[in-house]
Amino acid sequence: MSDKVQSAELDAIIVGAGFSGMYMLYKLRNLGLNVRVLEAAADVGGTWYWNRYPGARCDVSSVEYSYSFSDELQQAWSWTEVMAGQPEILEYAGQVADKFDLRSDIQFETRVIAANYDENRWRIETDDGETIVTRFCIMATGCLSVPNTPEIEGADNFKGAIYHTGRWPHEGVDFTGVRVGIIGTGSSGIQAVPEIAKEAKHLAVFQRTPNYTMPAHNKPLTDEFVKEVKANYAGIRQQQRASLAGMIGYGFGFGGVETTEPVDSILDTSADERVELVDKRGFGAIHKFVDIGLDMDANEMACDMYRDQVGRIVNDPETAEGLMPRDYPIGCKRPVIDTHYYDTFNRDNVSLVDLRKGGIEKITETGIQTEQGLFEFDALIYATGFDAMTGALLRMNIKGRDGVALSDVWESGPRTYLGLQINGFPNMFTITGPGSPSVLSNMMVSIEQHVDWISDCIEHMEKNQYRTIEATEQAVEEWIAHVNDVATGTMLTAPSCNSWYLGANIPGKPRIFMPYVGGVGVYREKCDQIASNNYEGFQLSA
Ligand code: NA7
Repeated sequence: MSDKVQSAELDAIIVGAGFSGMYMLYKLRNLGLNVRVLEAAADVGGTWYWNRYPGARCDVSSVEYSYSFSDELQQAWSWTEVMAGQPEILEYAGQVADKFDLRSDIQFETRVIAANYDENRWRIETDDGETIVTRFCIMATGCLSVPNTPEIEGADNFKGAIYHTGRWPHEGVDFTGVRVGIIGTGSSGIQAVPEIAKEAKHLAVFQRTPNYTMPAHNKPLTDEFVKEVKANYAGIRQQQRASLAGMIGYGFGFGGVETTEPVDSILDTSADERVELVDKRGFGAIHKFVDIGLDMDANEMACDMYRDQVGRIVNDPETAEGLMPRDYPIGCKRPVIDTHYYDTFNRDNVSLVDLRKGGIEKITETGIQTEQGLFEFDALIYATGFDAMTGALLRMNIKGRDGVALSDVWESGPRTYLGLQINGFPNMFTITGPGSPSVLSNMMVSIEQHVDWISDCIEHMEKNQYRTIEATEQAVEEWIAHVNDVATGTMLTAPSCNSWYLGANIPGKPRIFMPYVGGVGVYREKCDQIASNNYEGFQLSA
């Protein structure tokens, strides 16, 4: 495309063609708007397009991690496992795009490099030199879309192959006979380790902080179960929308896996009772207790039970000790779900490098130099996570009214009203933005709720001939205070917790709890109430 091509004015630009961008496109098209999606990847799928590392799997039950907006779609598609793997989810995204002919309005391999608001319009600049003028700009840029590669001295010197779990090669990687080093034991590392260990000659796992992870108990679904789900979808969806986290665990109990509603207080149990419970139920034992999320003494007891079970699985006592999380509460980071993670450390070709005993000093031509010595390998994998929730938005060079940069407004942390809008940035919406339940929930439910809300809002503006909508500063101020209030005192904001919810994984990022912990059902009611109060907290202008 030639330099600085200026397109005709559109009604809306959507940035991103993951599940939020795809559904937003569907809705705005139905409103009769002239809309285009800009997407950096070569196809739809968002996070599931990029995260193709071995073992990548969703931690929400497949029958719930799917669109509900089209009954025809949910009746036509059949999930094959309790928790879907990445290839199946990406195939689902592709089929949705086919079914609703979405690709015809998506411009692939196009990255937004700037967005400027001027005279009631957004001017969107892309990396191929195009400037698109649009009335609405909707950021469907995902919460986990900017991979974090830590700056480690000598990183460029490594002579072998380098991968990041969040940018995995599409053709896959064969690790047969290869010595592999992997940095990071978050969800990505924990899912990838057991799979890579099956192929690699040797796998060294560089762990800075051991994680709490629970067995997935994943298994194939039967035709009978899928039929039952389809017959009950209306009720399942209703329950999801009203729930705390956008999910009810439908399918987790499928095939006899015991699921327990937490009811008891761990503080009322004796040490012997707790050991007996671990004997019987392994990691699942702690699900019984209702008080570990709020009471830090209760939480520490649960951590003890957890460590007990790690010690029972991992044969080598030093490795077991290295894998035991200490010094931060269980549940303060996003729960990880794994398949044979701890068993993998009983293999002869897998070793744990516990960086608490001596950290990484530098990367050399042949491996990683730590304070404990040099570890050599042929391939290096970064499983080091993402600049979560704000990363994609802050990298886009967004300037609102009077040329004010988003990076300045968010210098001390994200400031939104409902995670949907930002004061000073009229007609820009963020789907599952910071300040909304987003990553604390089943993303599909939160995505659909935001997309429906935005679409209804735009329809309301069209009908009433409003040109712009903008969150007021007071509404932003009050919402942030509320987001902080509900998170305070929970394990999520414990001073010992260094989660990406708090931005603590990125050096220099302000430590602010970003998602809204009040619950998906409660949040939905608030959003609906605000809309029916003539968009209270928003300024609508003709
Ligand atoms: P996470 O959960 O952010 O995990 C990243 C891991 O990388 C974590 O173990 C980090 O250790 C580790 N890390 C990051 N930087 C370094 C350096 N410099 N040295 C050593 N280790 C490092 O990302 P994931 O991709 O696993 O998962 C993200 C989400 O995707 C997940 O929650 C699911 O929702 C899906 P740390 O704990 O910071 O000490």
